[in-house]
Amino acid sequence: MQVVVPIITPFTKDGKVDINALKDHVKRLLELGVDVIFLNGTTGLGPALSKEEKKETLKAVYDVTHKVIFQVGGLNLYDVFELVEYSKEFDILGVASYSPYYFQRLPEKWLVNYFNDIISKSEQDFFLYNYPAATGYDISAKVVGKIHGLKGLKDTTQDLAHTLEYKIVNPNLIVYNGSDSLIYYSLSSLDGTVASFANHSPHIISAMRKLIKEGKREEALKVQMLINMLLDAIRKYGQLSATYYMVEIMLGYKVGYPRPPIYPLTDDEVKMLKSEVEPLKRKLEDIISGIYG
Ligand code: ELE
Repeated sequence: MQVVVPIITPFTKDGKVDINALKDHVKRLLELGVDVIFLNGTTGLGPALSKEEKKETLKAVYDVTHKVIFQVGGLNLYDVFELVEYSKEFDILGVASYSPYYFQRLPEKWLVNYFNDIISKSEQDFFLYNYPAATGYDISAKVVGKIHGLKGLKDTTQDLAHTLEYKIVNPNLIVYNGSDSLIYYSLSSLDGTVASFANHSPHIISAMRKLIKEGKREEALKVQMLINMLLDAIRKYGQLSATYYMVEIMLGYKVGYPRPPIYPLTDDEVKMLKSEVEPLKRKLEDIISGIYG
């Protein structure tokens, strides 16, 4: 029942990676129940980070914890290989990659080759990041059967049956689902959740996990419903940016800014987000105080 956070990458106002904000954020999330840091994912704006910035984030987070999955994917496979080589200096949980994206109609065998090539260069465990909506490719359980040496994968889809299929094909795979609207099901039926919500609501996800462990299904589902209502509010402003402001709203500290083309929210947008979130935050806090007494 792991809680994996696809951690945001904090930036300064002039677009530099804010290393101190990143380290402090990691420390706080680990204190609040996060088990693993998934670095340079979607929420971490991975596709928008340079090779050097990805190295910088790994070095920074590794100073705080070694429980890291280091996402290295990209369209320049030689940069990917360089990041895999760099990761060998670190005793981390593994490296990961999403599929090649943007290019349409890639033959399946090229996708399989991409992952097999990365795995062949890596000494670390390898996690595949399947995100069909973002990449245009579904590395399904059938295709995964052609990729050798996978430790696990993260499947970002609302289709839980699609994610469960990987477990059916290979029960030894570590399988996570990356959708915030399925956290309850990921914790209950998979190896865990990779939830962008863990950036600002790790305490809420930890409480849900406690409820699930205690068999309090109805209460756990109530938390999921409130998370889904929060998700609706957040998505209106652009989730990849709103997540930065949700950290301050839910956890009380600033965590830097997103970087264009993921633009910061305006002051008015932050005010509107806060006004929509506050009532739901209070309901969730009432549930949590009831859980922990
Ligand atoms: C999910 C993204 C997208 C979490 C990551 C994650 O950010 O790397 O449901 O499409 O908004 O993949 O948050 O999820 P949706 O793993």
